[in-house]
Amino acid sequence: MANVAVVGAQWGDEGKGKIVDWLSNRADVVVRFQGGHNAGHTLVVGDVTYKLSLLPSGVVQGKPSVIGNGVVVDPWALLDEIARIEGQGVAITPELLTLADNACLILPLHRDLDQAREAAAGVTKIGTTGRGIGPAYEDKAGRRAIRVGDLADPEALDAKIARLLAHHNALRKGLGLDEVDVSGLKCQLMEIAPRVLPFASQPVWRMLDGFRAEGRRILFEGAQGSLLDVDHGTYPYVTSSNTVAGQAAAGSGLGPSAVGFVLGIVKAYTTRVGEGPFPTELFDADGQRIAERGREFGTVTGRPRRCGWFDAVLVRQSIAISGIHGIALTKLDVLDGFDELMICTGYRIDGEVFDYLPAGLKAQAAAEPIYETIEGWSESTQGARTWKDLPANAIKYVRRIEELIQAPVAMLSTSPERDDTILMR
Ligand code: 2SA
Ligand code: MG
Repeated sequence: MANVAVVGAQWGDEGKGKIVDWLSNRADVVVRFQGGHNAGHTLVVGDVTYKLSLLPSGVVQGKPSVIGNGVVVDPWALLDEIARIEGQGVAITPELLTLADNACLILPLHRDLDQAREAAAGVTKIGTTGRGIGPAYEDKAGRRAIRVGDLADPEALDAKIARLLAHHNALRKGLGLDEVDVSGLKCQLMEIAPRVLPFASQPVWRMLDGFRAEGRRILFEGAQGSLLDVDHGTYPYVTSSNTVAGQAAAGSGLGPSAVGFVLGIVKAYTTRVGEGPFPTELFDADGQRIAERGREFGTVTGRPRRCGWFDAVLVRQSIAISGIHGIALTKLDVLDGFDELMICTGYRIDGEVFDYLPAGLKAQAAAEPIYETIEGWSESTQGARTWKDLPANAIKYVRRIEELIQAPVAMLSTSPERDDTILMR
């Protein structure tokens, strides 16, 4: 098996965690390469449910796991999550988990800024998770971030914190937030440093280069989805990282040639949490039915997710942008029992037909879906474990999706359970 990168091909919550958990059996190391604790990956193993945000999904199977440099790390959230997952009986030791020393930290001041800006934005808010993700990436690009490795050098930290605070205190003043002082923040960081640093004992790029040289298998675990990509997504209603598969390389310190197969995770319908354009969004009983059957609530924030029909245009676009070789189609069972299903095959924007979503927000907001109707199925597909278990109309639905998105369905997932997975080829 080549090294696999798993990425979301919609707006996140496609079921990446379950697929990564399934694939991590066959991997030697699992690597997160972007995002932070805004991600919510739910894994169901037997009767235990694990909710992961920052930890790579491989930890549950005791696989060596890496939080790469492309991730923004809230050290308090990391320690809490480790404690929570350890409480469920999974040991997370520095032998198992490696944290990149060049990953940037999310600090309480980033969360403050994220939340204060969202509160002040009114109708123009992004609908962020409020975890400080955007402000942390701003500081990374602005070259004033505190990185994991900085925790090991207390003397140099004062100047770094002072530089960071010169920027933040000006912003905080404008938003009516209290000033942060250097010694207070330093104290907080020194307190957690001895608990975080043991996980950052070796350069990640070197560790992964060693795995590559030995032909061991690396599994890259994406968070969010390609439509939330800061460049290619529905900007500005996006997250602040690159979520496309290309980021697997830059966000971990391996070259792009290390990624052999890109697996796109695609939900059998569409959801989005947060604000922004969503052409196939449903506001009727069908949308409500999908939300209820699919239990569509944010893993991190508990926010209800917006639901809509499958949008083949967007998924096709994601397949191109991430270089997806094949997809895992998830949550097909949620569509059981509908008389008819709709698939979006194009948009009408100001009287013109489009086979892609233009980048401009105005056009995106005006995009009216062009639908194709597919006959539904009344039988249950939940827990199906072979192709033969699927009703004929469900197979037709899957095949039609493959045609429209121009990529094969490599896996089909029919419940959150690890073993309810059909391998297609
Ligand atoms: P942020 O916090 O700056 O990354 O928010 C910016 C946009 O990105 C969206 N976003 C997400 N969308 C879906 N799932 C995500 N993870 C959680 C989950 C979300 C939750 O798995 O359910 O619990 O609410 C995720 N993370 C970020 C976000 O909604 C904004 O639109
Ligand atoms: Mg999620």
